[in-house]
Amino acid sequence: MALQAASLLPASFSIPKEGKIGVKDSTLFGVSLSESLKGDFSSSALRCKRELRQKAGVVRAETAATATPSVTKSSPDGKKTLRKGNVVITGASSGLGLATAKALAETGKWHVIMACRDFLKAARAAKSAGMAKESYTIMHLDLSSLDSVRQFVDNFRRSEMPLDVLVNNAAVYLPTAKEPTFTADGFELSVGTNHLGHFLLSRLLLDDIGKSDYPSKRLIIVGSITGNTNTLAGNVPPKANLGDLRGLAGGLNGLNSSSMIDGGDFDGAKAYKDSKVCNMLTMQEFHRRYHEETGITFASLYPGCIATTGLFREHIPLFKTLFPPFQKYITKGYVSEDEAGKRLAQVVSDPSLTKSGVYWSWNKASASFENQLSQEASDVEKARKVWEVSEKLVGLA
Ligand code: NDP
Ligand code: PMR
Repeated sequence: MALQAASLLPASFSIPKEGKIGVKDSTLFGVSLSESLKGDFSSSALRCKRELRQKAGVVRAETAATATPSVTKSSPDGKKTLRKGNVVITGASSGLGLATAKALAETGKWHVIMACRDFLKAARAAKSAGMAKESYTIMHLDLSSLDSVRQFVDNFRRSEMPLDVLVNNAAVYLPTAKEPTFTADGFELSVGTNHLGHFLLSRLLLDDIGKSDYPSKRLIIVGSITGNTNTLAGNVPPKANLGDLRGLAGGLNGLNSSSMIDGGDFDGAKAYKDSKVCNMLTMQEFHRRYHEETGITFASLYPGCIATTGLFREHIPLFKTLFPPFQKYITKGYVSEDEAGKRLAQVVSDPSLTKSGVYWSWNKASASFENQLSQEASDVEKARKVWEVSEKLVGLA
């Protein structure tokens, strides 16, 4: 089959979807402290490895394209050395994703595929983070378009790099949006990007990870404390709640169904928290369905409150000023981007974090521990339903 040169190029640069942004909250953090405490709480320019063994004009069968080279190679003195691991990180152009990419690249043991919607931003970010050129590849991925997700998977396979770890990290948070905005496929933007885009990506790349002969292969989905209502942070309104999934089942299009998973009125902050619940449920459903069969470690995590990242870009200026000191000095939940990146890098590569189905958190001494998810975020039946509805929405069932 002839290959069109254009099909190897990343999809065109995305235009960020603009919502009608307005200021919704007049109180400092959108909620009074007393209200929040009422809840129940316990606890490189395009170097897409095209140059790598790509034979001009030929597309190989997928199986051949993803065949894994030997995991070890012999050095001239006869010693066997482990090849570099390959890790795809979505949203590696800023914040946690960039810090994780940097931490892994610096070890010299990982090649990072930065899967980003804004190619130039990613290239500049990698450069200013001081990442060595040979330690990363940038590939275009816009999670708010299912076509782009499929295109990314095709491009990745054509690169013929084995895939050892996938990190689903990218997210959008639209706390001040008064009206919903939508993905290319018509899903509310936060759940469409954070959950459905990653759901399709993970399902498509599962086989590729399964073929890896790397000592530990992993699929990671970044979760958050704010989706877990068994915590103080998770009790700050609006609380996550997927309800009976009627909005999700209706396609989240805001036309013949609600744009919210539970069928309620649009609320950007809740949509984000709901998307994080979907992320954590999806990780567990992957574990139940595929861990034994594939040997892949499925994990989620809360890296700490990284109050300085771009996640809060749509929030009101006062929030952006006060949120970091509030988290540093009052809740003491603050963590720097560097530290959070090291935590996620641990989940990618630490030999002691191979247990599957775990939601990782870190204590004050920055030691990892297996954390408890909220009732909803660990509901087996809901996880199954989210999986089944999601696979229909992304065209897998
Ligand atoms: P950032 O905004 O810094 O990073 C988010 C990344 O996602 C950016 O690289 C952004 O790209 C990318 N992204 C957004 N939309 C898309 C899209 N449609 N396609 C591809 N990439 C996209 O935020 P954080 O680093 O804070 O967030 C990273 C993860 O950490 C998220 O999953 C978030 O939920 C989680 N998290 C964050 C916490 C925090 O306190 N900050 C706490 C708990 C969890 P671009 O650069 O082009 O905008
Ligand atoms: Mg929250 C231990 C207390 C704690 C922690 C760890 C967080 C993390 N937050 C805590 C408490 C509180 N927060 C309290 C008491 C309030 C009311 C004053 C509060 C408010 C608040 C707001 C308005 N917090 C927020 C917001 C946001 O807009 C952030 C959000 O929900 O983003 C979805 C946020 C966060 N608090 C956190 C963390 C980690 C976030 C943001 C990131 C995320 O979950 O991805």
